[in-house]
Amino acid sequence: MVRKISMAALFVVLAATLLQSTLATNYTVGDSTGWQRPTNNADFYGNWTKNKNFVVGDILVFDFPTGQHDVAVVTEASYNSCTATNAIFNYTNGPAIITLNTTGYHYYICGFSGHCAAGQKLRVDVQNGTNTPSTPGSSPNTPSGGSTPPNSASSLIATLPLIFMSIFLVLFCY
Ligand SMILES: *[C@@H]1O[C@H](CO)[C@@H](O)[C@H](O)[C@H]1NC(C)=O
Ligand SMILES: *[C@@H]1O[C@H](CO)[C@@H](O)[C@H](O)[C@H]1NC(C)=O
Ligand SMILES: *[C@@H]1O[C@H](CO)[C@@H](O)[C@H](O)[C@H]1NC(C)=O
Ligand SMILES: *[C@@H]1O[C@H](CO)[C@@H](O)[C@H](O)[C@H]1NC(C)=O
Ligand SMILES: *[C@@H]1O[C@H](CO)[C@@H](O)[C@H](O)[C@H]1NC(C)=O
Ligand SMILES: [Cu+2]
Repeated sequence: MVRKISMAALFVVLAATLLQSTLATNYTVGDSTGWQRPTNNADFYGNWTKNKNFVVGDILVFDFPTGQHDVAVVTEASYNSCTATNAIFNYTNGPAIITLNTTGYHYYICGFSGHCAAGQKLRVDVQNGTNTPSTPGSSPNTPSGGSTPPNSASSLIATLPLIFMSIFLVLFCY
């Protein structure tokens, strides 16, 4: 009985971990181009976001050589006017790795003179993760292990102790 329960717990935890790791995506902004001043394509980063669905927990990697660019987190107005002087936050070291923690629009520009105007600017629309409370038939009352925190890559790390605990329980009960 205890063995069955711990097996079920292990399964739930592993499934949740798998689900979460497939939900969080690590995006390299601009792919192989990285984060730089576009040449003759002011919409380069706008085009890059096309057909991408950003969800909470996803990670943006802005790849750039420190000192040649930066990433300023700005408001919509500052994004539109390419103003970095009132930036909410500045990432000055490349690569800058930013986890998308909240829903809604997020705006990033390069603060180096002329770069944003040339198109080194990024706007992402972050959605809630498509977290359907997975109840695929059969097991209606799986003991414990429930309440998986939605999305966020860091919750993957938070799950690790649970995994080890479950493995320990399974081994212990044999
Ligand atoms: C995302 O990619 C960057 C750069 O490749 C890497 O440093 C980082 O560890 C990755 N993060 C995750 C959660 O995979
Ligand atoms: C737009 O993005 C697609 C794929 O993401 C790419 O194949 C295409 O070359 C891009 N177009 C421009 C003008 O950058
Ligand atoms: C970010 O850098 C700009 C200069 O480019 C500066 O005016 C602004 O105060 C900085 N913002 C923060 C939060 O440090
Ligand atoms: C997102 O959340 C993580 C974990 O709490 C934190 O370390 C990180 O600084 C947050 N990122 C942003 C952009 O606020
Ligand atoms: C996202 O989901 C959380 C709960 O998972 C909810 O509290 C929040 O209101 C949702 N936000 C949006 C913008 O739907
Ligand atoms: Cu730049």
